[in-house]
Amino acid sequence: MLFAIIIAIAAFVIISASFVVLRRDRNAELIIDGDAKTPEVVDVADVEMSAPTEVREIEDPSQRPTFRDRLTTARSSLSGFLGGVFSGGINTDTWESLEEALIRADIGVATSTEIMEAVKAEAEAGDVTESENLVGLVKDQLVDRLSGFDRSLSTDVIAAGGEPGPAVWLFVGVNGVGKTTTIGKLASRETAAGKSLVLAAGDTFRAAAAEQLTMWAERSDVHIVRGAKGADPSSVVFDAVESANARNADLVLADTAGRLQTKMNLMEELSKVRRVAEKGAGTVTETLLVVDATTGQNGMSQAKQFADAVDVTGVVLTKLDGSAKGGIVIAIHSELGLPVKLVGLGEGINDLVEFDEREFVEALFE
Ligand SMILES: Nc1nc2c(ncn2[C@@H]2O[C@H](COP(=O)(O)OP(=O)(O)OP(=O)(O)O)[C@@H](O)[C@H]2O)c(=O)[nH]1
Ligand SMILES: [Mg+2]
Repeated sequence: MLFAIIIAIAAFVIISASFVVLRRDRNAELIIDGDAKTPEVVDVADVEMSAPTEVREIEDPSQRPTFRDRLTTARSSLSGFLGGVFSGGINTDTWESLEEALIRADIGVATSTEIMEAVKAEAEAGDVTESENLVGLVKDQLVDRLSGFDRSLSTDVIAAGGEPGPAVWLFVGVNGVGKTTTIGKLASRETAAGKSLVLAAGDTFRAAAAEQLTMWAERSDVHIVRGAKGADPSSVVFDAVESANARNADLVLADTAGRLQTKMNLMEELSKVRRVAEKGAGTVTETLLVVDATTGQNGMSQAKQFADAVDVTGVVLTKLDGSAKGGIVIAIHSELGLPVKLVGLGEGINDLVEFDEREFVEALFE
């Protein structure tokens, strides 16, 4: 009897010990190598609450949507604005209506006027008399304004002036535009392309922000470095770069907050994050400004502030599947001189596509 009790106690001790070890292993994997240095940054309580690691969702390019499928609202609003512009003979009203339609589609006043003038000049030079023949001229003008931009996403740390080490892509933009979601989608895409990644939960404004990014990290089975609510975003990004370097990872995708707890200026904070990201082994090779396409001209003025303050290398335009008018794509290129590098066409993991100017313009007019 006594022997049986001793065996039962021993079994209980062994099972409890292995449970504790397993939990510690899981936390270590979800958190970071550099934790020992900055234990106050790590939100262990939140990590313990997060869901168990799911089976990795593999990126499936065949599941990626096309502009044609998802630009339905933009297309119907543009054809609504264009109304009778492309029917009947050409007269003075045609040019006014065309200019107005372009402005209403969010293209921006100056660019709309330029496009209208260019189409008018070409129509006159080419003896075009029927307005239906203007469609091709307008499309060409739009494609022209979107051409000649470098849309590649670089991980070339040497070309960016750095030393060998992890490349860092920094995601900036006001709250709610889709930064975290874009990083989640990219984590899947870049992992499928063979890159090893670390995600940096640099949005420490909301506790839920790190939780949201952790869920995306688990979907693609990539490492994530996160901080407690209110932790210094720069220190989280710094730790992520150190962790990536220790693992020989290629790329750090760094999330940032769209607003701040303190009175510190957001742009100053982002400049600091960028500086600190390069303090160790990392080099920032892309600073991607995330813009919500549905915010139209308001989104454009926010974008200008970011583009002036941080060295933006390209735009990720999200929610083009929503109620966006589409013209914002032209405005970003013409007014900001920045290329749209990626486009969000939905909330799913595959709903992020590369921008292609011809395909985009064709989809708008189909
Ligand atoms: N339809 C659509 N929804 C999107 C797209 N990208 C993001 N969203 C949604 O937009 C909402 C905000 O996205 P987040 O990724 O949380 O935005 P954020 O910029 O990280 O926001 P903050 O963390 O508050 O600064 C979420 O509900 C996303 O699912 C897109 O391309 N299309
Ligand atoms: Mg976010």
